[in-house]
Amino acid sequence: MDMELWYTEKQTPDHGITSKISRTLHHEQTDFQSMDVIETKTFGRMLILDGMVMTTDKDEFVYHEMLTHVGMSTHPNPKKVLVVGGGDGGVIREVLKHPSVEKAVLCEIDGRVIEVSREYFPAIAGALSDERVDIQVADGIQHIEAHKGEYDVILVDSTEPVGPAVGLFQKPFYQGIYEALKPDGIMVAQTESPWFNRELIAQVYQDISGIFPVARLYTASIPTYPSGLWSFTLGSKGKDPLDVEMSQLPELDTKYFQPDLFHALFKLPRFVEGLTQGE
Ligand code: AAT
Repeated sequence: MDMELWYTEKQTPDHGITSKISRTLHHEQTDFQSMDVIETKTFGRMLILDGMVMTTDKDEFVYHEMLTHVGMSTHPNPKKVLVVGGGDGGVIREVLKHPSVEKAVLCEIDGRVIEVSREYFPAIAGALSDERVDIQVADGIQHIEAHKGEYDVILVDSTEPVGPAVGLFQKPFYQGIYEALKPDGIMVAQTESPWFNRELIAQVYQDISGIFPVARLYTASIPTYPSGLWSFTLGSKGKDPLDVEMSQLPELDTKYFQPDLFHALFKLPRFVEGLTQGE
């Protein structure tokens, strides 16, 4: 009889996602977190940190495109971009699709995430070898403090708010990002599930709208993340994404993001819109 192996992420104390696996490719405890790479029947390879799915071969494009292209398309001329976290390289790959980009800095706290992604996720991590990429293995909070007024766009691709990522969801970090951005700079952060992280989303939205003149919330469908519906929060010192002319958006090689979707993104379902209105 064939052994059946299943992986379950307990996304909340009472609910999870489960997937049949064909094999385990890697397991280690890094200085920061436990890291596993497993091969699943449905979503291909999965990168798991501290028991939580970070990325999978099949649906990674949604998260990486949607964290990247909304802010990058709103900025008129993004040349210097910072990615905080994101050691798998997926956001960097998307950033480099914008021809204006001259330098993309990756600030990932755990160098082992970068090395293991290079080995097991070449289609995601391959862009890390591009000559425009500068890899810094460091805490994003310290990097932000040390680089004032340098960046056009800052993208926060962080783990859930536990361990080293706790500070990445707090107001002083967003204030630091504001200061690390140039005068027309834009930030976007991944901000978890509108089903399971409502207080966090409302708090982050309030913090970002208290710091940046423009704040916008949008969502995307990511089947392997908790609840399948994911949120992103944008803060802009300059342009409002609502004022972006669709016809001016650059033609990008993407699978989820597209110009017609851009404006629809900011029309939120009521239970998500409420999170931006202090409800
Ligand atoms: N694109 C991959 C998706 C991720 S990975 C998030 C990364 O953030 C991890 O590699 C982690 O090591 C890094 N990280 C955590 N804290 C810090 C910090 N303080 N500074 C820099 N990097 C950090 C995230 C997916 C989230 C959603 C999963 N459900």
